[in-house]
Amino acid sequence: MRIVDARVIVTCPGRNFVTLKIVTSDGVTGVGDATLNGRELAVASYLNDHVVPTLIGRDASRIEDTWQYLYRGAYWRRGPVTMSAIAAVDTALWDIKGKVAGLPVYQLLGGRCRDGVTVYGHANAETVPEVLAEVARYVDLGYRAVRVQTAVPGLPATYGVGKDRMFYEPADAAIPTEATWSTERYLVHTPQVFAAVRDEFGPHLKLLHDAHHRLTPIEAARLGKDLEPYRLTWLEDPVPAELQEGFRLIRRHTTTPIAVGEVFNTIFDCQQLITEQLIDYVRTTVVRAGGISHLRRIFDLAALHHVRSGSHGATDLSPVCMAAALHVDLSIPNFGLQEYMRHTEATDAVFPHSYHFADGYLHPGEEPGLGVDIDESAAARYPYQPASLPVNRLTDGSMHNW
Ligand code: GCO
Ligand code: MG
Repeated sequence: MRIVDARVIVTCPGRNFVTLKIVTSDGVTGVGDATLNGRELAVASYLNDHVVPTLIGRDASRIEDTWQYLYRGAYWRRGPVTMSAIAAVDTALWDIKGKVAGLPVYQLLGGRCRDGVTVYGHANAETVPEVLAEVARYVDLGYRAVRVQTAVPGLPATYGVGKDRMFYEPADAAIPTEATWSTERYLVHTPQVFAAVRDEFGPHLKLLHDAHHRLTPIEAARLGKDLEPYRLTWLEDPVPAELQEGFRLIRRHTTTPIAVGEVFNTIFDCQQLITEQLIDYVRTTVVRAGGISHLRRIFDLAALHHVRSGSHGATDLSPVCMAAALHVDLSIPNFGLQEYMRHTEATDAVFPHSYHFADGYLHPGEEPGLGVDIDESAAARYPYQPASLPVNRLTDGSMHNW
């Protein structure tokens, strides 16, 4: 079974997605997500110019060998562009293997370890009373876990708070919009938000919060301590994670669990965080971390060190990535939580899929392969539109992390 075609499809049904579709000599097709928010065309070029020509004629059944070929063969290892491209190939080949076997991919990965994949949704709003209503909306929908973000009083706009509540999308302009940030104001406000949410919803709802890489380790330690009474499931990305030993300082001061990893590309980005048990959840997902094959390596290492999965599932991960992530989530022993931001109806129409939400869980469905496809004629109706993630400045104009 040889690869006879590999197409890179760029489409924008509300936001940009890059999808690789591989076709075999038997006519079996497989899809992989290659979307890198704000840098989509870099991955499309990497695939078209450097990967697709090497795929034609290759044995589609050799998933691991193809992964090694693309990873070692680039010579320039790692990085989000390279690893997203490799991820797309790997994911599409797992899809094909499942279809050939007549089994959903989770069965090839060892079968189910749980009944369903517990997901968390995003409650976001300007004010505390408004965010309480948003949390209630998710509880009514059946969610067991909710991420809570509000605007910070005194700042014109805040990460995580969008115009459209259910479909938050930060990549909003071709040239990055500029946001303003004050850590001081944020650190005063955030514990008050969680005090109100716990008070309203009681002790059992899982609550999460994303600091989006904005703090220093000692500021993160302060926030973690202040949030302890509200028993968060996790505090996400408290600091940028290039300096992994910085997490030792956070750990010394707080029992609030820490989740990190949506920007990681390989096991080497989280090796120290995992082996030193500096985090509780690793948030890598399929498209960012080299596909199903490499993501499983990360989660296996994590399992040895009491670290659970918490895969990124924002709207910039396409339904193809979401489907693939669910097969992994269902089959690993150390699953924690899966982020689930709903896609728009236009996106769901371009990517027909068998996964579905019920009673707080996502289920990948029982179709052979991943259970997701791209409708190429629907995709063609939505041409690429340039869109970048914002940048962030402190109130005095200094550049900060967004
Ligand atoms: C999350 C993320 C997103 C990112 C986005 C960037 O936890 O869901 O932080 O909101 O900002 O995925 O493309
Ligand atoms: Mg995040």
